[in-house]
Order: sequence, then structure tokens, then C-alpha cells
Amino acid sequence: MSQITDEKIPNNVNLTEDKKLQRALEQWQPNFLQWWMEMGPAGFQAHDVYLRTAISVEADGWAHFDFVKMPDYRWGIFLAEPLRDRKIGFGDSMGQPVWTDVPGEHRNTLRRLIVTQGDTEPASVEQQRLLGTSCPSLYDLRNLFQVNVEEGRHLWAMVYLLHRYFGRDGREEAEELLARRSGNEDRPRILGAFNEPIEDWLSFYMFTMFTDRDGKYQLLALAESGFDPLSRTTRFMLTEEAHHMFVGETGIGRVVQRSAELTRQAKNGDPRALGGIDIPTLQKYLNLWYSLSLDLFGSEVSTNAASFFGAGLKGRAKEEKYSDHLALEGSYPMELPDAGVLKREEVPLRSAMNEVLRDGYVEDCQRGVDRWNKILAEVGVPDRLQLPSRRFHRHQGVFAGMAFDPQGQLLTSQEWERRRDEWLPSASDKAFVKSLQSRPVTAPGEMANWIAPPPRGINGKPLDFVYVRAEA
Ligand code: BYC
Repeated sequence: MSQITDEKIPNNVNLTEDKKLQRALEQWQPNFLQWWMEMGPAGFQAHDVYLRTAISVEADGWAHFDFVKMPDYRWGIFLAEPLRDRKIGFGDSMGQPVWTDVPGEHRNTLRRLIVTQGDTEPASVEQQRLLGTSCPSLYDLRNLFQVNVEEGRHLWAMVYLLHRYFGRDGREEAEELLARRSGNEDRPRILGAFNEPIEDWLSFYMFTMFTDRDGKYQLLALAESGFDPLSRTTRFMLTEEAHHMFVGETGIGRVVQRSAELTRQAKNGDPRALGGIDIPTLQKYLNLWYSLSLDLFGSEVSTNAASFFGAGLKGRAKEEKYSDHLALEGSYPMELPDAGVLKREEVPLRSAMNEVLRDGYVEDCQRGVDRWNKILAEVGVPDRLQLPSRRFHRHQGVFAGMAFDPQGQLLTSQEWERRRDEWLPSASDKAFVKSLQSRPVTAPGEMANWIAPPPRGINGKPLDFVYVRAEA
């Protein structure tokens, strides 16, 4: 019997009618499940987890909560409803009807964009696979697994596009998405941040705050695409992305709260003495994940970005808020390195599209940091968190390979080496954070000492609800 039914794969893409797509997905699905068992959350595949499953695109299609074993999760394929008479909203084909199929001249570029997006989804599951064994509470454990299954669903979303629109190369790319491995030297994931280890919960919250937020901005830019199936699928993905950022922002907020309380309680002002994380260490983790996530926008000056925009494949976040959708005139002023110093230059707008997208991202991150600083102020500690300069610790773009301090001042490489541990987590910081998380906290309602409880439980359930339970 077919494994691919509307019951098993909730969808609004007419899956049961599309035999070709069904056959392609039937080949892929067992490999996906094998990948999930090998690379998905370790030690919890047989547990019952209180998960939310999307069963339709309507607002109430979201409200479906139940206990599910993760391998039985119903990874659905959903596209946001089509917008009537939608026209390409930017670039050289502006005003023409959107494409419902792949235009031949854009085939390779579109496939590359979809593969790059798709590759991040399984990568993040791989990065997070061991975290269950050190969770701070059942509430957090459940949130981790919710994020993981939704990343699995996002992979399905991109694989759907590859199978449905890209024929044999699409099927091959879909297999490759299951073959690359985060952090593997021979077959790494495509983008830098997705090869970095996430070995503790502080990194997990930073990742869901900062790296998932890159996801938000990339998805917003792809939601503008003239290739309508990509636009529709990313529009739906954005609804899930919001929950991931909630997990990150509130997770850090709770750590900040507890760190501030313990800072006040500690006789020497060092919360480490009381089993908490000190604010300077939080700042270092922030510096690391924010800078890795800034890299995900690509170079400040990018001919790729210019051609994605010109071709109508990838726009700006909320393109409708701009008045000029051609971006052929005008420029973007930037401080660019030139023979070892920074010089102000005017970059043609299309080539600056990565930076334009990054601007929105930076503002959005700043709002989160402001909320954390409000918590610090309320508890009454003087420390404040801040976003480092965009130039700090970059591996992509015009500042890659140069050394800057968090204020953006140019350093010599010797000075950078000497001071690096002041700004990024040192081996001993990492060992300390891990030492706080040496055992899972799984008694109902219990919370690890280094993090404050959330204000409320999930879907109206109390905080001491058993969100994850071993098989009866
Ligand atoms: N690491 O002109 P450039 C998410 C490559 S996260 C390694 O600088 P371009 C999620 C680039 O590919 C969102 N390589 O940049 C979050 C290019 O290579 P090729 C993921 C990098 O092309 C959490 C070369 O450098 N979605 O959803 O304008 C959990 C020069 O390119 C990196 C997308 O990224 C890097 N950081 O833009 C789960 C959307 N940055 O082509 C999920 C799709 C750049 O010369 N991707 N390179 O071999 C894109 O739109 C673009 O590819 C990028 C780069 C924004 C990534």
C-alpha cells in the first residue's frame, strides 16, 4: 500500500491525484525516515511528545496538539493559498504574471536557492540531536522537539518543490539533502553556521534567536519570489519560524532573568558561584551566534544578490513597502575595506541587496536585545547586553579574514588572537556552561537552576504537565 496518502502526509497540493509526485516521494520517504532515526533527536524516538501538527493552512489547522512519537509525526506539505492574479513585484520582469512553473532560464539558480534553503533544515536537526540528554525541563525538551519536527517539515517543503518542479536533478538534490552532514569534513552542510556544533542549551537558544531569525528574513525574501510555488511554500513556513524565534528569545530571556537574580544574590556578584551563567558569558555566546548568523546573508556586495533580484527570484523582505521595485538607480553607502582601511563607497543598490536584508535583521535582533536589557534593569543589575558590530568575527563578505573588536575597530591579527577569549566563548566558558547541564531535568514542573521558568505552559497546559513521556 502506498505510504504517501493524505492521511499520512497532510497536504494541500493534491498529492493523491499526482501519481508522479507520489512515486518520487515514496522513494524519498524511507530515506528521510532512516536519516531521522540516525540523525534526529537521540534517545527520544520512542517517547510520546506533546506536539503541534499542521493539518491544514487555515488558522485553526494549527491548533492540533497531541502526543506523538516523533518518527510518526505527520510531516505535511502546505502552500499558502495562491493570491489571485499575483504579479512579479520587482526586478526586470516586474508586473508580469508570476510563474507557476520554473522558467528555463532560471532553472539552475532557483534550484540552487531551494537546495541552499533546504539544506539548512536537516542540518539544524543534526546540530541539535544530542541536546535532549541535558534538557533544563520537560517544557524545554518538548519545545526542542517541536522545533526539530518542524525543521523536518521544512525539509519536506523544499523536497516537494524539488520533486514536483525539477525532475531528475531535483530528485538527486533531494537525496543529497539527506547525505550531507553538519560538521562533516567530507560532506559538510552548505552554509557556515550549519556546520557549527550546538552542544549546550545556551547555544540552542542563541541559535533559535539569531540563526532562525536569518531564516525568517531569507524566507521573507523568497516569499516575494516570482516563482509562485516557492513564494507560497515559504509564506507558510514563516508561520512555523515564528515559534522557533519565540523559543530562542524567551529562552535567552529566562536565562537573563535567572542570571540577573543570581548576580544579585551572589556575595561576590558572580552568579557562577551559585550555579548560574554570568552575563559576560551570555554576551560571548551572543557575539558568536549573532556573527555566525550575519554571515548567512552573504556578502555585502554581491553580484549573485543583484542577479537574484533582477531575475525576480528573491526580493527584499516586504517588498511592497519600497517605492522603487527596479532598484536600477540609487546606491547604498557602505564602509568597505580598501588596502587595510575602511573607505566609504556607494554600492549600486541591486548589488547591496544582501545588506538591505541584513539591515532589517539587525533591527529585529536589536528589539530582542532591548527586551533582555529591560529584564536586567527590572531585576536591578547594571550589566547590559549588546549586539557587536557587523564587522566582528565575520567569515563571509567583505570583512572576512580581517580582525575587528566588538565595537568594529580594526585589530591586528596578533591582537585578535590575544583578546579573542574576551569576546567569544573560551574552552573554559564552554566547559562551565556544559557543567551546569550535565544531567537532564525531567521531573514534572522542575527547572534547571540556571534558567527561570516560563510564565506559562504550552497550549493552556500547566507548567508541571508531562510534555514528554517514556513509552508506557
Ligand atoms: N556560508 O554573493 P555571496 C534557515 C556562498 S536559515 C557558506 O556572498 P549570495 C534556518 C554563496 O552561497 C536561511 N557559504 O552570497 C535557520 C556563494 O556560493 P556560490 C537559509 C556562503 O549568493 C535555522 C558564495 O558564498 N536560507 O532557514 O548573495 C534553522 C558567494 O555568495 C555563505 C537561505 O540562505 C555562508 N554563510 O547569498 C533552520 C536562502 N554565505 O553560489 C533553518 C537561500 C554565502 O558562489 N540562499 N555563501 O557557490 C540564498 O539566498 C543565498 O545563497 C545566500 C548567499 C543568502 C546564502
